[in-house]
Amino acid sequence: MRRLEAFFLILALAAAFLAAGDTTSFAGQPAEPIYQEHCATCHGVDRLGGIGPALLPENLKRLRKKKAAGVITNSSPASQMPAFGQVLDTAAINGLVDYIYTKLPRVPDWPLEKIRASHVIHTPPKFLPEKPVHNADPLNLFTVVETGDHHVTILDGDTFEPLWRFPSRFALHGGAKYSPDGRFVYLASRDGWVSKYDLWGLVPVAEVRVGINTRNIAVSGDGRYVMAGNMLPHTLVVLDAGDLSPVKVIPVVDGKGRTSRVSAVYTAYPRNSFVAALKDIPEVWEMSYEDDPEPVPLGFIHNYREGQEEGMFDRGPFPVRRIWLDDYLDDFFFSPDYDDIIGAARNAKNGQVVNLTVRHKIADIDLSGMPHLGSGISFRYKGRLMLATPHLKENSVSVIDMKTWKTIKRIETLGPGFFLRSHENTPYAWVDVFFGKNRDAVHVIDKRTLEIVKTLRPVPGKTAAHVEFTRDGRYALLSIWDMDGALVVYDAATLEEVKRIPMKKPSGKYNVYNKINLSSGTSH
Ligand code: DHE
Repeated sequence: MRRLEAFFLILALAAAFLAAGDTTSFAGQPAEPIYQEHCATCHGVDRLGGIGPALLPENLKRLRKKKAAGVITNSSPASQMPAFGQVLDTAAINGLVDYIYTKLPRVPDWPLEKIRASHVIHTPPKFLPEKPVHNADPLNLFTVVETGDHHVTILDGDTFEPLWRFPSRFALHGGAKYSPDGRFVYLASRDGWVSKYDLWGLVPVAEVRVGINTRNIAVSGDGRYVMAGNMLPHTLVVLDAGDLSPVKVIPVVDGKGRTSRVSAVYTAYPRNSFVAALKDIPEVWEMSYEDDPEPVPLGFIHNYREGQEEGMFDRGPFPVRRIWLDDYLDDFFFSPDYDDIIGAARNAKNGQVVNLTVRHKIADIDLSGMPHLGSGISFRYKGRLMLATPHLKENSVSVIDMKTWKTIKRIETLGPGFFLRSHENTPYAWVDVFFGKNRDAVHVIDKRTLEIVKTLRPVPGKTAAHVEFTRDGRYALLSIWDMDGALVVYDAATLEEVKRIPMKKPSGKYNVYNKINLSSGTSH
């Protein structure tokens, strides 16, 4: 019904443009009324999104203004929007671009009622099948996000044949998360939509909009909850993992009333908790998802919520246990026992190791050049546990001893990398060269020697990035990050290409088994 409505809206808009005929001169006119006339129907009167994405600087950060003007003028293959170049002149289009890249005067609200109002059940539980409707190994499926035309492909990890391809919400970002049994996959869009799909029935289950700009989501180890971390508004939102109905909105605010965006939220499985790092408050939060959580003393929180006094307890659900830091923490990585988190400090000179049990920083690490720790992996080298991470601003992969927290080696690469991946059953780790003139290259590193043993260039000139392995680690799947792109399947032992599957700018791909078994070679 929603899609049908959307289709008719777009038809109506397109008809209105054709009827409008020649472009009028808009020179000197304010952009706001032009926005309200031409854009508000799909993108919302308040720019918070509707059937089209939210148009706020926070949501548009990755789209250059020039490209945005091009999309308004000519439309784009990935969007259903008409080409406005037929009805608006350059002055109007430039004005619109400036307008949508202007911050709203205040952080918009997205309270529980709005979240509730956005909730959609696509397939009630009684219509979900009792066994898979396909013959593929349900634990060797891949969820592949195709950002080129905003679709998702569910791929059979044995035959490398697509089982199901469906349209997703606009601009999915971050890793797909699975229910502990691997049956359901949860995806988040930058615009705040969280969607759940059934990998047995190959149907959508439910959707809900948790915020205006979402960072990422985590699924609890017991499979009962999903937590979403938002950039806008400054909240963490807990959902029932069954039907995605909202359970609780937690304002992200410190003792002095300062609010913060969420850097990332992940599940600390053995601790039965969600852990969140914050961008604007130097604190890490741990929130238990147990039924009768231990009450957390509010401690130093200076009476910031009405009716709460110093010395009282947060009794939950999801009580917030705070760890105070001396610097802000960005995206982070867990030690395999989930006792420590390793994150990049805002000063961009080093990383911080924070112990969740003693609740303070226990070490600084030599990690400059914006390490992309969310993409870190761990493995054993000469009997010792190592953490390895690429850097977004340096041409290297850092390998760090997780006992001494000393850097063992910086492996020189042909450019800054985004994603590093491996698997327990392979001696190799794969890292892309995401930025610069060598962005078509991917290095294969031998974990036994910490040397690059091969550099692959699957399609010269096109970005090659993000590897994920099949459940047995025999094959590595790599993305050609292009509208005319592909997934390239490699034999992980011989490093020879086995197959190419055409796709529209495939970004991340996530193997069910490796994720639910918390493989040390991938993100969780
Ligand atoms: Fe990501 C994961 C943050 C830009 C593609 N990215 C993540 C996660 C975080 C993060 C916190 C972990 C979420 C999770 O898995 O639960 N990303 C950021 C940023 O702060 C940054 C640098 C700036 C921003 O615009 O937000 C950023 N990311 C990008 C991109 O430009 C990428 C390349 C393209 C895109 O789709 O936006 C991109 N990020 C990804 C992907 C993952 C991801 C594919 C999942 C990796 C995985 O294997 O788990």
